[in-house]
Amino acid sequence: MKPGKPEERKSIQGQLIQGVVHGTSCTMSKTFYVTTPIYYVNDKPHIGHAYTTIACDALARFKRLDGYRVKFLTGTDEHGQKIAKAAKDQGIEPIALCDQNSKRFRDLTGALNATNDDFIRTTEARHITACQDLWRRLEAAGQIELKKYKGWYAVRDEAFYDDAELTKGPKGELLAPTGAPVEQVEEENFFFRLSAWQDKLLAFYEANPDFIAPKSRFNEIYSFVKGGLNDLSISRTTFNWGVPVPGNDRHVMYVWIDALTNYMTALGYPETGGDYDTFWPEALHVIGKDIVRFHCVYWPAFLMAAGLNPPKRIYAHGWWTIEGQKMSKSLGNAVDPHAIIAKFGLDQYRYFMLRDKTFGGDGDFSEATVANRINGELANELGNLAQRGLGFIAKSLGGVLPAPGPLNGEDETILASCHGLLGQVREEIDDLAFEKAIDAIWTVVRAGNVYVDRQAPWTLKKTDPPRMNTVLYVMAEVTRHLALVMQPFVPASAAKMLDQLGVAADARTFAHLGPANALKGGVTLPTPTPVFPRWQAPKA
Ligand code: ME8
Repeated sequence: MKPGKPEERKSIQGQLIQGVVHGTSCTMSKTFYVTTPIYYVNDKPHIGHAYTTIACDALARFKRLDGYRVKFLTGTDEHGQKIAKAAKDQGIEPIALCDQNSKRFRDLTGALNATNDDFIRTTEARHITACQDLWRRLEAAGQIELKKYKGWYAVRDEAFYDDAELTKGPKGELLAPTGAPVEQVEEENFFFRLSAWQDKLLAFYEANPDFIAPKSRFNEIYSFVKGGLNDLSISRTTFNWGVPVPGNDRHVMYVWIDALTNYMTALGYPETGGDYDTFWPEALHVIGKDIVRFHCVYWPAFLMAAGLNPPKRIYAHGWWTIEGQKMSKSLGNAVDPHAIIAKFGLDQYRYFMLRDKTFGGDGDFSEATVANRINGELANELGNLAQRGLGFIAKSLGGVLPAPGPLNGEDETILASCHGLLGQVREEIDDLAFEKAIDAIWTVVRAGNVYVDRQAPWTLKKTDPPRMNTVLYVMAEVTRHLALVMQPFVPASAAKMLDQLGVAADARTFAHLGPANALKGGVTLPTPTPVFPRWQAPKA
């Protein structure tokens, strides 16, 4: 469907906005749309960027395995003063810088084994069309006016600040609350009437208490909006690296109005009737805590003002520091994800990032902790459980998976904990509590190892071979469940475990968990090799 004039569409969708209350579950429609922030191309990616992409990938994979139609978007943010300045500093054209660094972010998605369905660049024609359409809607709705702006701008944050927000640096220089230097800007700009949206935003938050997570961020934004909103300058005239304002190309759009629109561009906006209608109501933006205000205040205000629905949910995760320090260009301590992957392995790295800290909180990255997690958990616990069962089957039974005999209480208990696992993991994943989801899985990993110790199949081999067969079968079935639920986190390693168990490629969704699809005895399994070897520091 081709949309009508902005005013017509506004009246249709404007009605939807009134009293919009998002449901807490997306199981009804079974569609899911997850986005990372689009990353600035002024620099190369580091493990902070990789983190958000890994988390979104785990979510996208989880939902696909759980039967959802998923769209997963990532990409690069290529306009604005910061990019123009970085290009100038390097003596190249902005587009050349964008091409070069956007490719680095795109290559990183490949290196992370991310399953994004699209990779958007804000310099693409489809995106210019979307931004200009949104602008026209805002204009038609009387939400934009031209006035003089005099105030403070931090290029590093691409953000305007009020006098009251500024602090003094060590040399008495004025700084943004983020520590970024500010410069005075005096221009005639287009303004968005943000001040008029205070009450409607507060009402929207109240009606949609799950819109912003975690709760601490919700409270932070609620009080910020309650404290009053100023109109927002949404165009610039002192440089031209941006989307031209329709009908006035002396102005380029403020980079954040351009950037936020990417989430709709990728759904085909301004065309409706296709992906936009299917996926937008289920949109989840996963972001870092640094960009909460843009996503939770400006974005829903722009959309409501344009007669469009806000996304369903925004989750702001915490920050990674490096050995206690903020990652920064000046400290030169940004960690290259490629180097970590080369050193420890991709799935090991993905596991660490999602396991080691609470998603909403901050955490510290160090190679020693990565090594500890690999050895303590992946190698000694999950890998060990898989290898104990499969190795024994290979050695003692010529690789033929035995059929089980009658199950005793302990067999039934461990199998029941496998059958009940998805429900718990799903609940944690819907909360983006990756670490708790992995905790729930680990309860079964640890119970599995205790089960093996207690059943001691190596003793049963001599005393009761039929019982040994049952134990080995149960171990394999436990491993199948663990490998299935671990797929979103460690996809290649989980696939290897499932290959070793002889599980067919089309029998690996969450619908295959449970007894109905249990392994069949009598099948010859491939020769097992350890999936998670211990990590050892290379000899100097
Ligand atoms: O802000 N720890 O792009 P950006 C955890 N273009 N996550 C981190 C991190 C860290 N130390 N450092 C970065 C922008 N991130 C805008 C976004 S969206 C419409 C426009 C992650 O390149 C985190 O997701 O500065 C953060 O929000 C994002 O990278 C910022 O990337």
